[in-house]
Amino acid sequence: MAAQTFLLAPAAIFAAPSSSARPFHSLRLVAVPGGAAAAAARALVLADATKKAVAVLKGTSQVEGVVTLTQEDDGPTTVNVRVTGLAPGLHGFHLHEFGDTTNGCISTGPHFNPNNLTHGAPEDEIRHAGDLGNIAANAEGVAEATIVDSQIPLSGPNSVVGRAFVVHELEDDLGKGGHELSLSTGNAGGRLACGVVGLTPL
Ligand SMILES: *[C@@H]1O[C@H](CO)[C@@H](O)[C@H](O)[C@H]1NC(C)=O
Ligand SMILES: [Cu+2]
Ligand SMILES: [Zn+2]
Repeated sequence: MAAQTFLLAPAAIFAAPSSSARPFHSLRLVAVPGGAAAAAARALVLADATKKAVAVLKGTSQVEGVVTLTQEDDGPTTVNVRVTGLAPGLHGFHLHEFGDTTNGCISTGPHFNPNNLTHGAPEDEIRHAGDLGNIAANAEGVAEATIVDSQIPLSGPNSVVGRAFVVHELEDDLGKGGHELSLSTGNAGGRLACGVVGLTPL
């Protein structure tokens, strides 16, 4: 059976008087309107009001980091990044397609690209969804950034939960470097560290 059916007892849900007493923490119930025929079997969609996820970045070098993602409703996702152990300067930073690290960061595949576009800058219309540009490491090799982006939701068909962040050796040329790899990877070089995005408590 491909489809799952959730049977909810409406009385149990709507009887809860305050948000602190809600039986489903952080969940909001949205009634999906339907015709008269649908009313009897009205569909209830459980929508997370706030979603939070985290990725712990590791690799074969001393580079490591933590990335947290939060999304309110269907709004943009806020990404907080802290990576240490980098060479000072810019480093490409992307969401790659797969949350698979069986062969290290290589098995995370290409940039997450649900719309089959070419590589670009985060602000470009033509970009991979996973194109988050560069993060900048200071003289101590620490890169800290807050990125707000609308193409990396934490739910729905383009959810990035289960995919992976990768921090690269080199600067991402944002598709404009004229190198043969510019329009696929931004010519950002090797993969220094990566981590799979997983849901975390709020
Ligand atoms: C993706 O785009 C490329 C070139 O723009 C095209 O050759 C390919 O057929 C497209 N793939 C899909 C699945 O649409
Ligand atoms: Cu990458
Ligand atoms: Zn890309």
